[in-house]
Order: sequence, then C-alpha cells, then structure tokens
Amino acid sequence: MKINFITGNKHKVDEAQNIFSNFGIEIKHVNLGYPEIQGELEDVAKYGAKHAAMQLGKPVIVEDAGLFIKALNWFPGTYSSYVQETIGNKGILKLMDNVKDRYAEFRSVVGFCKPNSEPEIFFGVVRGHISYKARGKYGFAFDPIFYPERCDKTFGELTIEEKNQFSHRRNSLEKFALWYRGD
Ligand code: ITT
Repeated sequence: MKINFITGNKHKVDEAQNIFSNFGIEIKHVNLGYPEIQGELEDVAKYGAKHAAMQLGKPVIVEDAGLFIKALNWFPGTYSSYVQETIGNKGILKLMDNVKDRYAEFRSVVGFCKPNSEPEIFFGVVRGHISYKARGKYGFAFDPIFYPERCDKTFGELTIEEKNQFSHRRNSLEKFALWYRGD
C-alpha cells in the first residue's frame, strides 16, 4: 500500500516513514505545497488535503501540527511554524521564565482526501511540559524543549524510533493507518 504525503518538512517524512513501516504502508513524498488557511489544525488539514488531492489528482495525506502551551493561553498553537522561525526555542524559554505551570502538548491532525470527495481527519496528541533548558540533538524545532509525560528525556534526546513510540504524530498517523487498511 502506498500513500502520497504532501509536506515541505523532511523530518515529518522521516517520522511518517518509520511509523508506517509498522503498518505495511509506504510513503511517496510530494513537496507540492498547499495553502495553509488561518484556523484550527483540523480546518488547515481538511482544506489542505482537499486542495492537494484536486491538484495532484490522487489520494493524499497532509499533516498539520503545533505546540500548545497552557500558561501562554495555548500559544504558539497554530502559529508554531512562524514562532519557531522567529523567536525560536530561546524565545519560548524566555516567555516561560519564572512560569511554574509548564504544561504543554503537541497536537497533530492528519487530513486524508481523494479527488472530488470530502476529507477525513485523524487527531493525535502527546502531553508533557516545557523544559527550563534546551536538551538533545535529535528531532527538530521544539523537540529539545519538550518533555513528554512520564519521560525523563526531551523529544530532542530521543531517537526517531523512541519518539515515534508515543508522539502526537504517531497517534494521528496510526489512527489513519488502521482506518486506511480497513482494520
Ligand atoms: P508542512 O506544513 O509543509 O507539512 P510545516 O513544518 O510547516 O510543514 P506544520 O505547519 O504542521 O508543518 O508545523 C508547525 C510547526 O510546529 C513546525 O514547523 C514545527 O516548528 C512545530 N512542530 C510540529 N511538529 C513538531 C514536532 O514533532 N517536533 C517539534 N516541533 C514540531
């Protein structure tokens, strides 16, 4: 089984490839780009999947994700990409200076769509907290400042296989994979 994954983020492709290998699904990476409307992750994934499926003329998945920090009113959320590129992890740690409630979660929504049909979405989340210091050389973006629940390492200190055992992306892609295979 093969599926077209529309993304410009190579890290997502590597993670998805590793996750799907458990489910007998192969990925074809297509860096087509799609309009990211401003809105909730679900809306972005639905609109993006529908648009990309029409443009490619084939079934596709897209994935929209973000880091949601409770004490910052769930910022950066859907602005994660922009925030990572501008203030980065240093900026987030600064905003979290002296903040006691460090609860945060990564959320991921996979959108699947065939041309001329309506999209399906699959939601994934991983709970955790924001570190005081960036740690680790693995992963990407916010990984070095995020401790998943019941883990004494940040995502940045986990190998891709370890992160993939319980990440937000694992949860959303696994739901999709089971549905796609018809389990
Ligand atoms: P595509 O939209 O092309 O797939 P993107 O990098 O723009 O790639 P998103 O809009 O879904 O993807 O991502 C929002 C940002 O959230 C992303 O750029 C990272 O900064 C951050 N992010 C998402 N998943 C992450 C993860 O697993 N680890 C660390 N940061 C993550």
